[in-house]
Amino acid sequence: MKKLVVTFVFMFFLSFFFILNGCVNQTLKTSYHEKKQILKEVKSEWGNAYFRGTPNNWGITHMSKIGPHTWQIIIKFNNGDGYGKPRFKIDHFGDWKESYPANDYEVEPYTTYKITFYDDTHYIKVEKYIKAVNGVMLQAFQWYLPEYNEKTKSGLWVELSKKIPDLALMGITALWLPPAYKGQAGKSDVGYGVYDLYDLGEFNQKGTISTKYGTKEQYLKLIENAHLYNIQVYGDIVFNHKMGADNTEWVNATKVSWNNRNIEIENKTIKAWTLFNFPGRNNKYSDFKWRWYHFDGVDWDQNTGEKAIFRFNGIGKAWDWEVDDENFNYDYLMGADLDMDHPEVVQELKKWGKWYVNFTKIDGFRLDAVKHIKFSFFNDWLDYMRNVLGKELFTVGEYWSTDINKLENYISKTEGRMSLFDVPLHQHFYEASNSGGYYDMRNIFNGTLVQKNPIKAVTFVENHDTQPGQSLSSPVQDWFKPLAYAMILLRKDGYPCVFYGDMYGAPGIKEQYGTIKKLIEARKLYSYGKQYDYLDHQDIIGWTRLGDEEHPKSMAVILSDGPGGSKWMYVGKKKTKFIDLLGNIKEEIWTNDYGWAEFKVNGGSVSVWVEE
Ligand SMILES: [Ca+2]
Ligand SMILES: [Ca+2]
Ligand SMILES: [Ca+2]
Ligand SMILES: [Ca+2]
Repeated sequence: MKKLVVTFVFMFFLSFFFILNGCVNQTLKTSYHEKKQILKEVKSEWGNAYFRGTPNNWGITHMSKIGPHTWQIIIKFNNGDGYGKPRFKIDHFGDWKESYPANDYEVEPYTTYKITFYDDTHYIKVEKYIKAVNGVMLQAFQWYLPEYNEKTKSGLWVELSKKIPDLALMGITALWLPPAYKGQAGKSDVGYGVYDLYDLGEFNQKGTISTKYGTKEQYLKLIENAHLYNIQVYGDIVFNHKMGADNTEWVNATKVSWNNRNIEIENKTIKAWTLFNFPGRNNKYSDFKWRWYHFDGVDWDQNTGEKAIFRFNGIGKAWDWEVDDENFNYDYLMGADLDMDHPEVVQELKKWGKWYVNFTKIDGFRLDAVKHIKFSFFNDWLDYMRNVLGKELFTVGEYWSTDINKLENYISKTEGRMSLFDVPLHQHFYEASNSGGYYDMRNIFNGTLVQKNPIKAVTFVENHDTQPGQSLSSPVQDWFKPLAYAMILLRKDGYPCVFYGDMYGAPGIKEQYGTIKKLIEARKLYSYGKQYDYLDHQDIIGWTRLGDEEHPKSMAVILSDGPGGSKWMYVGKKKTKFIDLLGNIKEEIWTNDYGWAEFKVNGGSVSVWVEE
């Protein structure tokens, strides 16, 4: 009897062990011999496992034991060390006597990984670790904002500071602020006509101390306020050109064709606006002076008043390569075009970047006009910035093209150092909103960046260039905006960017603060876990999100560019009540015994069905 009890207890513990291993079914089949083998392995489990690599300077960091033979650590890698890429090994005793793998395990820089190590097989499982936080960026300006008012001290920086608590509460996690430095048009410059990168509204230049948005103090205060509410701030970086030079210089140049920048028309000595001394700043922060040889060309001869593209001549002077191939070389866009082949230019932009981030405590960048800037320039610049500042510095580039191949080419040339705005998706929203219901909604994501390369896609509906009256004007119609915002905010892929003009209104754009706020909140509360797509109809499409451990509630999104209707969709919850968060449909919808329901939508509308 005693023997039987002992055997029973032994069996009980053995079963428990198998349950932990997830091999319950095999318990009965396991022979005595195998049991002995397994028990032997239990004895040979490691007592400790140490993570050693570039993040901890090859020191020793304990891994957590999460199961039999199984060790885990979640750790963030930066940019490796002086000897190479970020990498690691797992060490048994912390003395390098037994470590795996034989060669270091290399990973990508600035990435957090979940590393699982099995001490019996020595297998190392490395997964990118993504916290279940649904970030939302706000493009915190539109083109037609009022200029800073000195008397009332009101301008964008102050306005945004007031809005921060509300934005943080609804779920905005980052702000993209407009260029913060003095432009050639002073207070009326939106910021892209950059004159002095070091003048953040501090010096009396171009007829004003403040920029369009306010003063340096207000800008710094805004960034500080954002950080208090855990909101990151991205600076808008305009490196392609400079404008509003202090004086002209005589330069030997070659006039080239507008449509083919490689075709030379004539040689000419011109008077070019290329001399930047910044007398109003008087060498504060930097004594760098820009001269004609720091640029590749201009589009104006002050001597004759001729408007044409003039490429400067001189040793090493040429349009930069590699750039976008429109016009056979699209280095030149406007103003005095920076020469990224000139070492003094590269050095000065690095120096400025370091100063700017240290001075403002900014968290990342939106890079202007990257298709007009030598592709390899930002590889060098971003590596330098991340190394010298030791920050991740999230970066998104503006490569304005609806051609997905051009975007993918740029991502490959910059080796994943930056994300890009999903211009093809914006183009689809524009087309769909102007097709009176005849857009085939099955194609809305086809050929977009969020479909082809979701990790690198910053999705958006509208921006300061696409809004009515602007240079890339392609406005998405008001009626379609809630549908488009549901598509960027409530799906698993892409980093969504909400446009200020859509939230608060702009000329020709309806203010939709209430709807967009609800959608941002829905992203924060419900946009988690598995996604089931029903992108299968020319008018009515939908998808569901099943939630995760932290956010267990489900959501079903349905929208139509044509007539209203309904769709059978699976939400994984039996006999559960769902309501439309946007209130477009007032009735309740109940799921059946299998977690399905017929979700409804009105014509030209969107409904977001959530568990109450
Ligand atoms: Ca050049
Ligand atoms: Ca350029
Ligand atoms: Ca250039
Ligand atoms: Ca349609």
